[in-house]
Amino acid sequence: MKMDSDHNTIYQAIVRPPGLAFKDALTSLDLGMPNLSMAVGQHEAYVRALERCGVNVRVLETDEFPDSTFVEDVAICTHDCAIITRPGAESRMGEIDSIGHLLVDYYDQILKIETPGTLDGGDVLDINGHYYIGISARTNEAGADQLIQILNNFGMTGEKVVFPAFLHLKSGISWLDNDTVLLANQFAGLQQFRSFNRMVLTKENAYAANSILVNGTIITPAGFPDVLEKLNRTGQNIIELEMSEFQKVDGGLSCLSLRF
Ligand code: CIR
Repeated sequence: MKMDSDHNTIYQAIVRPPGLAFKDALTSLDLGMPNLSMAVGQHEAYVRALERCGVNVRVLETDEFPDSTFVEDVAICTHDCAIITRPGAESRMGEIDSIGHLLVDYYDQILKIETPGTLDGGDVLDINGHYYIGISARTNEAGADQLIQILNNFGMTGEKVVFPAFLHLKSGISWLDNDTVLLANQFAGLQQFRSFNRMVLTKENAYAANSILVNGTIITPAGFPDVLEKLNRTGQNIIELEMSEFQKVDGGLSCLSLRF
């Protein structure tokens, strides 16, 4: 990053509100079509929550891509460099065109995932500068290998994780603090996370496994009382946000911003 900063503080977020095409967003679920005005309201609340956590939020213009509100997928913003991804869904490839120009404002070093690699940011979980990269329907081995190489070149590390049942790695796991992860029970067997203090969520609560830690506050989706009770035990501040319209199209809290 161009400014002096420590690795885990989040100074800046970039978001893009859902636009008119949002109703055509990709989904694997059968929860009905998202309501745009509700989604816009939920997105505004998301921006306010980030701001309450001390983050400077840059709000981009809406565009013509149905899934472009899920900005997390198009770039990996590390401490030392940014990497433009190559999204695994054909309909999302065009989303990367605008992102490179934007990141120049924040980074001197901007790299790219190249063909035949594909990689979605939702598959990339940063825990203290070590990056877990999920191999999924969107992220392939070539994309993950390229990212690991780039990270290594900047003195960071990464490893691949094969995981079950979710669109993205981060759909099923979040990092809460130094040694705690929140994870869906479908991930409980993953050996990569065995050494962590693990908060395992039932299948019914799995959506809440995509929560985000922002400067000491955990932002979590509303409507999961059991998860809230678990999170309250961490002693961290908690903000609950209604996410119904994004959930309909497989989107979670992490997907809605680039944070660095
Ligand atoms: C998609 O299928 O690409 C979008 N409808 C949802 C993307 C969610 N992004 C994420 O988990 N990082």
